[in-house]
Amino acid sequence: MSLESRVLHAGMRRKIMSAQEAAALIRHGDNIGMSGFTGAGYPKAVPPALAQRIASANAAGDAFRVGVWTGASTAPELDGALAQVGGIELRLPYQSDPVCRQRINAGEMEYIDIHLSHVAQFVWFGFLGRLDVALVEVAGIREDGSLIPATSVGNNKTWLDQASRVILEVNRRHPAGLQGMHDIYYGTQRPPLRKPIPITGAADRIGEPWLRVDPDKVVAIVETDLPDRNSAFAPPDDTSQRIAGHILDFLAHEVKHGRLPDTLLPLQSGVGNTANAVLAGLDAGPWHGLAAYTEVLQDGMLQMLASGTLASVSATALSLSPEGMREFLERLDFYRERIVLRPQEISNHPEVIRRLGVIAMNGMIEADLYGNVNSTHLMGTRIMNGIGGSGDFARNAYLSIFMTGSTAKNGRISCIVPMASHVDHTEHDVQVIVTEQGLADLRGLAPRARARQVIARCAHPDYRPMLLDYLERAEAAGRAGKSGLHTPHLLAEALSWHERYERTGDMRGS
Ligand code: 0RQ
Repeated sequence: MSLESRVLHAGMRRKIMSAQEAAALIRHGDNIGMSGFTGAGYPKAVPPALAQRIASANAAGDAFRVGVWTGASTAPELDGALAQVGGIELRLPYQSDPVCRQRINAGEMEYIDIHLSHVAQFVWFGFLGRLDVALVEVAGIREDGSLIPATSVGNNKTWLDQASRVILEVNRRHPAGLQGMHDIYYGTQRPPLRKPIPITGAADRIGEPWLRVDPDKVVAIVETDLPDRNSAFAPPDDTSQRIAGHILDFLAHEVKHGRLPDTLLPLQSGVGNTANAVLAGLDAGPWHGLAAYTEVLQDGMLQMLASGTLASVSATALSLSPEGMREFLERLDFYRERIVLRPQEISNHPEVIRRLGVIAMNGMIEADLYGNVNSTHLMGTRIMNGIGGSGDFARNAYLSIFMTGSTAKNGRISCIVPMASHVDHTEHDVQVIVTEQGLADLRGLAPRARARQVIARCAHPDYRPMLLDYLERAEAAGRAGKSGLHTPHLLAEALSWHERYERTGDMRGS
């Protein structure tokens, strides 16, 4: 396909320019809504050019910082490049970039960690202030000015609608055959005018395949030919495989007892190697014709579509390895029939997740005895990535499952602790906790029974006696009338494991 054929709207064709010229249209203090979700569909040319501009301004003694709002994580040439030059004043809603992480934890960059389904509506409500620029990657511009979305949808609809100026990157590396895979819903309203979101099946299409933009707001178009991040997955390790095994046994058990149908319920899977291992395990199991209502489509789900284990996937982004992307491109027509890419306010919509009865499976950093889950903060203070969509799904799921290895850092950290050092998902939103040791089903259990279940099933044997000792002493303190017995704790000791790790490098204190 020729360069011109991707920008078919005559008026917009006149706005084609270089990445440097486009970056020159961005001003110090601008808030920029950028496309991009888990390394897919992010702008690839203007952010590095902007980073250069910022570096030059800084060298000349001029301040130049911008607000960066995205769908979710992007890639080194966006988050990494801008954070490297100290160009990001404030970042939201999810990142996983090492340079960003370092800057945020050093207090050099502000970060607001927001539920992914909340971002668009917070912008419509005016909660986040003005949006100056939309910087959005697309796969093409049609004659009527509508835009063919790329490999992620994220918050692009909202950025294009709300920003005063629009910069488009038209990336011809994306296959033309992506057209028709997306479902952009324009029916959302603000309260009190809201109507039900009319999705009753995971694969339902309720919108249109293109993004709308007011051509008069478009100030620049940059043509590119660059690949998405496409990170490779590690082969599943022993821990991931054992976690996957426990989850698969549990799902089969739930089917047997009539609490799940034979075709399960729509699956949501977090990102990463453990999630991918669970999907591989499901693919090897007896299931056929399942659905996924999730945020990110990883290699595991592509494989499940190919084998027929999954009949359809609804997501907001692809996050494929180079190999996964090759497979996707080779059988694009097959996958287009089975994949729906939606805006993240719909892929993660609480109403739809609750209606469909999603089975949510997400990673975590630590859980405490009572089932409170920390997904975001190492030792309670250092951000890792962000809550992402995990809260959107966990809070509204039919079944909410959280998983982790029972220990981290070669056994020096227990991922089951007396009290979570930060809480993203409360005990009320967590039904199942899984480690390689086993699976704790917390449904229908009061706090002290939950604690015994979590210790017996999930804790590493090195830490099990320590946890039991903590619980028994907390209960004794309660019985002695020193504290409550509903959720027993020793307040002076509850976070001492974290404090000990910070001090000695080992929660066991050796
Ligand atoms: O650090 O690399 O320095 O050793 O934390 O740990 O085991 O690599 O974790 O890749 O499975 O991600 C929760 C972060 C898990 C992820 C989280 C240290 C450990 C390592 C990472 P090192 P792993 P994973 C949909 C769903 C929130 C968003 C979400 C996540 C590093 O799943 O970001 O779910 N979730 N979105 O050594 C201190 C502990 C630790 C610990 C591990 N207990 N204490 N450090 N580590 N456990 C997708 C989206 O929303 C986009």
